[in-house]
Amino acid sequence: MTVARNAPIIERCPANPILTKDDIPYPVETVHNAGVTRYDGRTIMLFRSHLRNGRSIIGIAESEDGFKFIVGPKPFLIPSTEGAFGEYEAYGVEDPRISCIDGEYLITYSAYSRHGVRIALAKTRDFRSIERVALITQADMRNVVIFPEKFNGRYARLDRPHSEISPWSVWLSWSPDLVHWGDSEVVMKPVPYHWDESKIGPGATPIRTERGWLSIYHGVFETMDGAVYRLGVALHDLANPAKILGVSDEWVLAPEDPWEITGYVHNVVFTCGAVADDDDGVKIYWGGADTVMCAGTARLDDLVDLCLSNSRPPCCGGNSR
Ligand code: BMA
Repeated sequence: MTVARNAPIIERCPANPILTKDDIPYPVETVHNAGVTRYDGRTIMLFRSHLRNGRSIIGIAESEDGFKFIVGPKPFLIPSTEGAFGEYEAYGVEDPRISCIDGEYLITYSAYSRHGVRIALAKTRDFRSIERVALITQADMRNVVIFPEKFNGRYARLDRPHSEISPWSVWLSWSPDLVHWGDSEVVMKPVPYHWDESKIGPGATPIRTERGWLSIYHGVFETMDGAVYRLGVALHDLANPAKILGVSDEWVLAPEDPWEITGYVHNVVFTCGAVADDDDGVKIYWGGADTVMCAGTARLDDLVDLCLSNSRPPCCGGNSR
């Protein structure tokens, strides 16, 4: 389907913001950057909230229709106080992503501590109990998203290491067991003087389409008024997700609504989750201004077309891919 010029490719839900701190039955200041998945015929959302000490925890909500959510009475994941997780989660847990493989839900989240930020992996089968598996990166990693399928017996994930030398880029790593990761390579870099020039990072768990894995990512542009976070789309090869088939030159979502422009951090739309319907539709969830949760809908075909019809180079500079 061709999208009419100026028609938004992502249609915002009229009920936005769909979740705010007023919906949470315990004291929090924000509700944002939620991982989202389908479980037992319902949509499950694991959302991040700032406490009034500035540190974050993760709550849970569920929905019949994917738009109206009922929030669980207690947080789902708070910083551990024991062992290695206690050491590395002391400053908070943030930005969960959920991938389902063989009925097991894998949750990656940022673990903050005096040692920096790294990624932890937990898993659940029922969203009632949760088991921490391992800390799966060293410091200076955020936005790790595991592909919801194995490739020749190996797991794959999108990475986002920090670096002073190069603008922060998307990498891909492999693992035989979810705990040990390697064979890393950079797959996508920011483009200079482009909407995502300052840094990019993996966003929602990639969605399988007939033409490739659709990845909705975030890109950042620095302005005189601070950074602007927007969303873009990239298409990864189905058999080898380290190969990028196309990256839309244009962003697909930018801060526009008042609750995306103003809040805890101004001018931010940031996604950690999107869920495909049975009929080519996709529900996309994003945090607005690090304060509220919003949702929108799009056609997967339109997003894939955008990646392939007007693609910018995945990597700039050294790697010519
Ligand atoms: C990033 C992360 C996100 C946040 C975004 C905008 O660096 O910290 O959790 O949504 O900044 O503030």
